[in-house]
Amino acid sequence: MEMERTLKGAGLFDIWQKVKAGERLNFDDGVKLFRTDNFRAVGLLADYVRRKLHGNRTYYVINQHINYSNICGNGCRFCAFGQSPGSPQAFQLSVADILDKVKERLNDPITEIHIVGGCHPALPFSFYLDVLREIKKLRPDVTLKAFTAVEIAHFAKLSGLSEKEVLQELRSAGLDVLPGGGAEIFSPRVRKMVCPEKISGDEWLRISRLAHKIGIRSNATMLFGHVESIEERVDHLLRLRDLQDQTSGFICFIPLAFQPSNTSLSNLAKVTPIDCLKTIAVSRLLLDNILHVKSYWIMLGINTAQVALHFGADDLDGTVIEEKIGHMAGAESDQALTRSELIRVIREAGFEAVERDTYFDIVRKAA
Ligand code: V47
Repeated sequence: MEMERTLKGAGLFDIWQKVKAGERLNFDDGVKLFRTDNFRAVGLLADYVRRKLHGNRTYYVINQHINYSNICGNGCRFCAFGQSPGSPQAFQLSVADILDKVKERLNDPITEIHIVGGCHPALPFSFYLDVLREIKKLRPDVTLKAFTAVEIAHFAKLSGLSEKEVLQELRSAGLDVLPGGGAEIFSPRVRKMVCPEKISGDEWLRISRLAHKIGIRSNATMLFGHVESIEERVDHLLRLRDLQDQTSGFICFIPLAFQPSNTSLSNLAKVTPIDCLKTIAVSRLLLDNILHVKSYWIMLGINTAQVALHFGADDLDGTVIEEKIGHMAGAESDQALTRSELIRVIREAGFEAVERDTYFDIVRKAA
């Protein structure tokens, strides 16, 4: 009753009726949810859906991030990670360096290695194949979540292969899943302002569709809190939902809160926790066909990430180890968490901690 009263008071009773009936929300509903001043009411709706889907569980993964290089020709204005070749902050790892990073963690019960870099102007396609093959030799049981749709397009351009051939060759070398980066905001207006050199939103969706069609699943992201409008956020979410209706290939959605430091958009304010919570909640409500919404503690900070578990998110991501993309842009979170810290954070927020793999199959429940 209290919930109905709050939702009526917030002018969201019509949306509550739809949510209760399991009806799909539309564009206008999404905009209305973002525009309401009562963020707690939006959270109540998202929490209702989250608990229906996942009960009291919150997932985490024991993973390792490896960035093979930050050299990138795209020059996206929101990015502090990408560097031009001569920059003092530019780095490029060899296959041996990457294997050393994997070897450092060989005794950790890692189930996923997340590998991304910039669009490097010169590394040959064989480098990426070698990285996958050699890691799989060292850790055959680990899921390799590597190379965003943006990198796939770049490898195709550089190698002269089609994107389908690139994906097939990478898969033969050990690729399992594509991470969700590079989606940013699909709106051409926003991309022209913040990442004009990057593939378009349509291309990102086309490559994701292609991956799904040949059996490679992927994640999806949305970078929010820079120059995009509320309508452009909703459009982004609905375009992901449309593709998911067709392929069912997305495993998880990750809203990424923009970190402005050291970027060409450093004049913009940091996204507020309330905007983060609302965005996560609206994502949960609109993306009725993507089962998991991640509260990515690296970009949100642990405190907001914990609260987000009550606003529609059901996953905290993982141990990560050595995150660079958010931290080069001023993220104030740690660079890694241990399993026991993750479990503590989840329990403190009032949830049962469940270790999952990349596909959200359960690895173990915390004792
Ligand atoms: O593609 C870049 C974004 C993404 C900034 O698939 C920024 O499981 C905030 O995609 N502030 C990389 N965000 C991270 C990513 C990711 C992370 C964790 C898990 C998964 C997954 C994917 O970070 C980039 C870009 O969209 N980004 N710069 C910034 N200043």
